[in-house]
Parts: sequence; structure tokens; C-alpha cells
Amino acid sequence: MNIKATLMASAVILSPVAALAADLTIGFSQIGSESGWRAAETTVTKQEAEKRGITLKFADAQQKQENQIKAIRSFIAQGVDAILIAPVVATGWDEVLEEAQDAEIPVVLLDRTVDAPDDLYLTAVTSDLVHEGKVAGEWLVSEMGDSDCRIVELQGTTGSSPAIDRKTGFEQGIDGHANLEIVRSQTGDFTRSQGKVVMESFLKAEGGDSICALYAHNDDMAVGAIQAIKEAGLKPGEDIKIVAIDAVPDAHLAIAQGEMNATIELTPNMAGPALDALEAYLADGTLPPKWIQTESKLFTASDDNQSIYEMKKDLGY
Ligand code: GZL
Repeated sequence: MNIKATLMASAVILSPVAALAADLTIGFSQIGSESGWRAAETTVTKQEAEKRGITLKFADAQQKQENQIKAIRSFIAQGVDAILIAPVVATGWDEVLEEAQDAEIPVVLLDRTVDAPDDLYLTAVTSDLVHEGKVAGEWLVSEMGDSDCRIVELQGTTGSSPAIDRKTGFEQGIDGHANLEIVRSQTGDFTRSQGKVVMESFLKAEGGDSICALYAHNDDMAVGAIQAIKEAGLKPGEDIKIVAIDAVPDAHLAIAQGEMNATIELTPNMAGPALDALEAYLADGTLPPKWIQTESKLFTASDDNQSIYEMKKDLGY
């Protein structure tokens, strides 16, 4: 190799943004590890930061808002360059977001939104949570036709934007179809264990034979409910139709095995778009849109769920 080529090869030429990212320190206030999807989001966020040479300070809040607020205040005190927040609930953020704004530290929301003025955060990277619920409702409409169907609903964490919006969307999806009726609706807090416990209570209260379908705000609660349905001597996916959201590997496996019927995909990669927006903003003040929307895709038994399961199972869920 000639001298010039050698010099070129050794002089790694970074773009201004890439050069900047190598010096960034970003705080990430994560909700916890309540679901397989959440674990995947954490894995992907760490990978996306590492890819960019960003130093990521990670704080797991064990699903408690007070722990998130403490972590955010610590990030501010440390003088980080930016803060990522997956807000466990929608309310109660104004004060700490104002503190970050006063410290001139940009904040990006991941996968959930907050009820606060949108000048308090740079952007929110989320799916259309209402749309996800509506797709689930419309799928059940198409599945049931004119047949009566008594539905039980496992809600996500009380007060979280996905629980509020996915409920709204599902009700929009079944609106106008009087044969479809939600007869029980209760939070399972997005976890498998609570999904099982609450489904057991639904089965006890309603009697398994009178429940036609389960709508769960995430796959983990649906997987827990599947266990309860089996223990009640019923066939999940047949005696009780099951539709949920996230498209985690175990949901694809359950659909492949006929124990679940549909799931709507939520990408765990919210951090990629978030870090791109932050890098551009920190480099030259480029303002992103207030909402960076991620795609949602319906998966049913007509998809090759076994292959999708094999592909997804090693992605950090
Ligand atoms: C939705 C996200 C939800 C997932 C759950 O954007 O906040 O939180 O659907 C997770 O699996 O607990």
C-alpha cells in the first residue's frame, strides 16, 4: 500500500456529527424490565449508544416514577449532554422537565408520552398507540363477523399513555359492532405474572365458557393469560381468541402453536431515531418534529411465525 493510502487508512475521518457523538454523555431513565419488549428496548438502546460512541448512563426505575425523577435529577447534577426518558405514567413530569430545561439539557421521550407542554422535551419517539388498539379491535371485528363475542381486556400500567391510548383505540375499532362487548377490563401492569392472575379472576367471575376473546395491551400479559386459560381446561386461541401488542418472540411462538391469534408489532428500537435527532440538534440546533412515529404491523396465523420467532428470539427480549 502506498504512503497516501496508508495515511488515509490510518486517519479515520469522522463526520462532524459522528465526531461530536464520540464525546456525548447521555442519561437514560428506563422504566424497568416489566416485559420482554422492555428488556429488548434496553438492549437496543445500549447497542445504539455504543454504535455511536456515546457514553450511556443507565438507570432502571423498577416501574416507580419517583425513581425516574431521582435519576433525572442526578443526570442534571452530573451535567449530561441529553436525557432519554421512557415515562412510566403520563402525569407528574412538569417540574423535573422544567429543571432539565433550566439546565439546558434536551430531553427525548421514548415509547410513551407525557401530559406536559411539548416545549419541555425535544421530541417523543413512539408508535401510534391509539392506532395499535384500533388495529386490534378491527382484527377482532373481522374475526368474529356477526357472532356475539364477550371480551375481557388486560390493561397496561394504570395511567400510562399506552394503557390509555390502546384502550381508546380498541374501543374505536369495535365501535358500531354491538355483537362485540367488553365485559371485564382490569390492569395487569404489562407483566406476565399479573396477566395470569387477572385472567384467572376473569375466568372465575365470568366462567370460561362465556368469554369469547381476550384483548391484552401487551404480549407479556397475554402469555400469562394463556397459562391461566390452559389451567382452566380451555384452549387458548380456539375457545378464547387472543389479540395483543408488541410482537415479542413468545407471541409469534404462541401464534405458531395456535395458542394466540394476532399481535401488533412495536419496534424496540426507539433509541436509534432518538439519538439521531439528539446528535443533529446538539451539532447544529436542528429541531426534530415533536413526534417521531414508529411503524406498527399486524401479525396473524397467516404469517410464518415460527421463522419470525427464530429470527427475533436472540434480539435481547
Ligand atoms: C408501549 C410500551 C409498553 C409495551 C410493554 O409503547 O411503553 O411498555 O407495549 C411495555 O411491553 O411494558
